[in-house]
Amino acid sequence: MGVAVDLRTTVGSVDLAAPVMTASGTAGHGDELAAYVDLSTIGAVVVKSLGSTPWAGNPAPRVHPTPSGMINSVGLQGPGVAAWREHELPAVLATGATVVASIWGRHVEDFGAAAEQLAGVDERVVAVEVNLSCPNLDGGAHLFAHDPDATAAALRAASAAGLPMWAKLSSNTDRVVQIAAAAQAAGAEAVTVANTLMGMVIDVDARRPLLGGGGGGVSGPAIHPMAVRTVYDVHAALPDLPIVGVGGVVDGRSAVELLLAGASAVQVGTASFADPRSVRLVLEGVETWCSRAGVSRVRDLIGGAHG
Ligand code: RRO
Repeated sequence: MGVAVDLRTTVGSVDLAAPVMTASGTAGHGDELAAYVDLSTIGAVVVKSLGSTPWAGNPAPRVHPTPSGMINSVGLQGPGVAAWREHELPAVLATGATVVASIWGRHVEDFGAAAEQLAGVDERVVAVEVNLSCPNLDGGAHLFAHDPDATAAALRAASAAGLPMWAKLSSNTDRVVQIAAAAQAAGAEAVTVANTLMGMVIDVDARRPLLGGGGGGVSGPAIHPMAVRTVYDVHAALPDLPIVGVGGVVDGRSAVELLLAGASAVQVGTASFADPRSVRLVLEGVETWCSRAGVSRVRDLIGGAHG
């Protein structure tokens, strides 16, 4: 018998019932996972990034398996914030979920326009994750999170939502600490570390990039050590900045790794494509690991790998 485990955690000003949530883009815009996971028991449902207008996304194929993971170039398909609030949000709220909205933009003012449409949203939408790191927007040409000034400008625009902001960063840069600091200075309460890593698969028979969008974002266990390293480095440099860790979480141990590296909570993404119960299974795995290890409060793990 192990100890009882208090799973609650906080990310900045946001209290969460549990340290495991969905990763944006991997659980749809609404209640798609509700048949497999009691969404009221997880930390939050983070919806796929929404723009200020509907967006069709990239040509197929959009996803492809890779060694220990997958690559995607979905290209930000979505209904836009206003339609999401009207048609998708009610269903996810009806599940009892805590919701984190995610917004994207091609230009700074697009972040402002999307954020304005979030203002006054239901109080169960507890934060906005500002996606500064989509690798599939014009082939990566608009990767705000590769530049501290662009990161800060987008976040200042996104503050129009009036919600706690989590800045979703990229580990495709050697400046991630500098960019995390810029995000914090611009008003982000937390950083989500990190998005997919830029990659490409070539169809050797066609002698062309396989995905319709050309390159894409690599995710899954293949990138887990990079996520751990990036979270570790950001926490070491900025110990007061809350981090949401994401990248290749598949079970309790891989989630605990990110917590020990410095994350206050983790997100599960690619694993849900293989098994839609994954978010629940990871949460149960964290609880079991803590119980056996004699950890009675999951938040005591945060940053525990730092000397
Ligand atoms: O939609 C996408 O292609 C996408 C996004 Br917005 C993102 O942030 N990360 C990713 O791997 N794909």
